[in-house]
Amino acid sequence: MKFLVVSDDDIKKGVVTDKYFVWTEKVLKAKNVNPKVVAEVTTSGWGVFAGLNDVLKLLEGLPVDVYAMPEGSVFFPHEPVITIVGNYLDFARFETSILGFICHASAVATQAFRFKLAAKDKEVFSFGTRRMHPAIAAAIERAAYIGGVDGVSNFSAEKYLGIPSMGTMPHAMIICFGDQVKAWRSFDEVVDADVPRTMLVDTYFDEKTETVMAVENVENVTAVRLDTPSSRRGKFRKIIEEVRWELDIRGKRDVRIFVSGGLSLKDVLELRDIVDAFGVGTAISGAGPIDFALDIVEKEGKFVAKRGKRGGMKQVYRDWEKLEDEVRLFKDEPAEGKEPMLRKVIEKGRVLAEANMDEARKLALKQMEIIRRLGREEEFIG
Ligand code: PCP
Repeated sequence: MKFLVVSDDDIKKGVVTDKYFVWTEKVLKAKNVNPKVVAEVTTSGWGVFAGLNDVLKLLEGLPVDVYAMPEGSVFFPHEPVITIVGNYLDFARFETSILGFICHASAVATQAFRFKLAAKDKEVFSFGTRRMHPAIAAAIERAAYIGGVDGVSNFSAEKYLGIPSMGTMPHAMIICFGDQVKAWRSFDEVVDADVPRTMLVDTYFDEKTETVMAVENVENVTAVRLDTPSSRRGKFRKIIEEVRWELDIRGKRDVRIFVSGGLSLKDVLELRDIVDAFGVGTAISGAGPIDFALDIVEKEGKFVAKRGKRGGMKQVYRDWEKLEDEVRLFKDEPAEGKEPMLRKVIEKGRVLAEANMDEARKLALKQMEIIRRLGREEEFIG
């Protein structure tokens, strides 16, 4: 039995390509046309760059040089995040997979970044791999983690990324017991001591009632999770405030409130002052792809660019104080006091620098801090 997943080999061989590249190869080869080009990946918006790890694996061994921003970089409109230098036919058919690796990963990282920015000092967890194909679960969690979420729920992240996974408890478990208290107590009894005791409090009764039941019947409650269905939410904020009140008057100020279920950025902004942690699914994992495109900008040393694109091989120089970039031609003088963001990552097929998830996350969080310091949150949360 095999799932319908394209093999690594077929991606690496370029079988995963759009048919027009197959014809392009045929035509160019037949006519002996194979210019030396510079091609760059850009888009017209901002975002957090992710997915380079797989692009490096894809392009490794091809006779090309590749420059790229480090993963976790905030990129701005029209800035190249990847630049490839080589003969066109050496990488033409890989365009489909190059973009495929980064368009979704960067979208997930960007959404995670925005949610974390919106949540301020409150926690955000990635809960959404169930909305996407399981074959990319670890890739989604990696991108969300790079974007800044505090933790991820998919268990495969432990094996594939070496980071812990986290979670609470599903309604299914409560229903299996048919009794919330039995379910909560059993969880407390059985699950490892270092796992936070986050009790799901909306299965049968209202959230306040179940919260009180939880703290009165289970000794070690760390948090309560409200996953209230939208049909029952009414004024969600009021429900949460009421839960907080009932906890506080019982001396349970340290019991945290965790919310989840269909959360949007707007929900996070509205609830962040009374909620301690957010579990975000579809809004992160199902983020609409960033529409990166790969375009030729130089051919045999001459500037060329299609309409709407900017010719010439470029470097992006960052002013870290202002988190602003300046784009110059690669061959021009570097911008003084600014850091070049594009680094050579592949030389003649040899990978010079592996992508590093932890470094990428650190970089994303560093930029988030700068955005906060500059008071530019709104611009990035959108
Ligand atoms: C799941 C989980 C989170 C949801 C998904 C996050 O809910 O409990 O709340 O995904 P979303 O942001 O796309 O809604 P359910 O499927 O209701 O699972 P359960 O009842 O077991 O918690």
